[in-house]
Amino acid sequence: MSLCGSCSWVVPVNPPRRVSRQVIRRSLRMSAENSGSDSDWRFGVVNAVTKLLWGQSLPPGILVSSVRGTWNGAWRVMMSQLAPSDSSGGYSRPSSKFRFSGSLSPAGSLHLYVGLACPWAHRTLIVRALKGLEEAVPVSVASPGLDGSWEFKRVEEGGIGIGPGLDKANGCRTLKEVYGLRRGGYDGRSTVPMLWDKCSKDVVCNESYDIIQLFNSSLNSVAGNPDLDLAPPELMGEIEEWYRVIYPNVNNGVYRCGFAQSQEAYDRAVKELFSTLDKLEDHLGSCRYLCGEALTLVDICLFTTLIRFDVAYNVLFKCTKKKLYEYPNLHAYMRDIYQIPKVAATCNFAEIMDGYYKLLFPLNPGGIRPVMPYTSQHEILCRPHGRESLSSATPLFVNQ
Ligand SMILES: N[C@@H](CCC(=O)N[C@@H](CS)C(=O)NCC(=O)O)C(=O)O
Repeated sequence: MSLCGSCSWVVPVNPPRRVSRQVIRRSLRMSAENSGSDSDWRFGVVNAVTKLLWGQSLPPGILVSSVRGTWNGAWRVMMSQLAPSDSSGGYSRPSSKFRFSGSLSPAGSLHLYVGLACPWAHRTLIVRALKGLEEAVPVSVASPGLDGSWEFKRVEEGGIGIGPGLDKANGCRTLKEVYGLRRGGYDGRSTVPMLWDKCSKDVVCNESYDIIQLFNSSLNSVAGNPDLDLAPPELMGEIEEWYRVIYPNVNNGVYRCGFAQSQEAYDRAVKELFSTLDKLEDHLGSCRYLCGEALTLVDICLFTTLIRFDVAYNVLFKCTKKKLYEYPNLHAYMRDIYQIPKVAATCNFAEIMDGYYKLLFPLNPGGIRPVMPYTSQHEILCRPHGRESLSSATPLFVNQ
């Protein structure tokens, strides 16, 4: 028996014993039989080997310090490779490789690639839907694979709204393969959203902000809602000004919290995030949308972060100071946008939760998906938002 330092549990420690091959094999077979999924099976194997080597349990002191050392080491390696940081440990997002150059092939040759967990891709799906570009710009929805990359798989139909599936433009198995089809190949990050040109077989753009601008103004001849302008010239200055606030502090701000590699970097990111949310809460108390009476592109950019806030960022990225639900104006503003025709169908919460907690970035060892917060459920998001009185503009007309 050993008494674990500061804890009060009494733990039996068996002396190491010699183990025959036959015993190992039997133990592995039993653990395989007793477990269902792939990861259960692997867990069973590790457990069996540990038990055979050390008996019923490892001394907790050794267990805790060795797991902490291994986990911290692996975490540092993973973060340094996948989440580049500046010298103070702050997350520094790599810039997009393919920016829109302003020239497009004839209508009908564009294809959009997205993933439903991704807030940047979500912007493009919303603008595509509001502008009525579903036929002119077909979409393929990738899902995150176990290695964190995007892949296409046959998924059973069902549920409300959009779901993941196969690559309808190129028949590829992974998004990396699609990027690789471009002339000259490609070896960089294969990110969503990505706009593909079927005529020239090339990437048009993989920067979400460029893609939503392009959808808003460059495809009106094939859009179902050409009159809807989400970036009217008289509001361009204000839109850009708001974007300079919300991109670093909120859109990328939640990632700066989640991917911070030092306490100082996290403290800075979380302070900037919540002071910006406080300002937005205040502003939205008297304005229906960020730029006043009309919905604009910058509202859509803010919405896709807000809709993931309580579901993922509050917990997984340690944005814990407040839940979005604790900001009445921001929550009502989010519900207002969610209730615009066609927007709810672009929000797939199962994909968002699986993407963040289980697949994209291994920040959640064990991969357990927490329960959906009550305040992010569809029924709650459909509750009256009461924001009509803040605007005299006619309700947003969207051809269904
Ligand atoms: N700046 C880009 C960011 C896109 C981005 O980071 N997408 C992530 C998903 S949320 C991705 O595809 N990551 C895959 C990778 O980095 O390999 C944009 O706004 O479009």
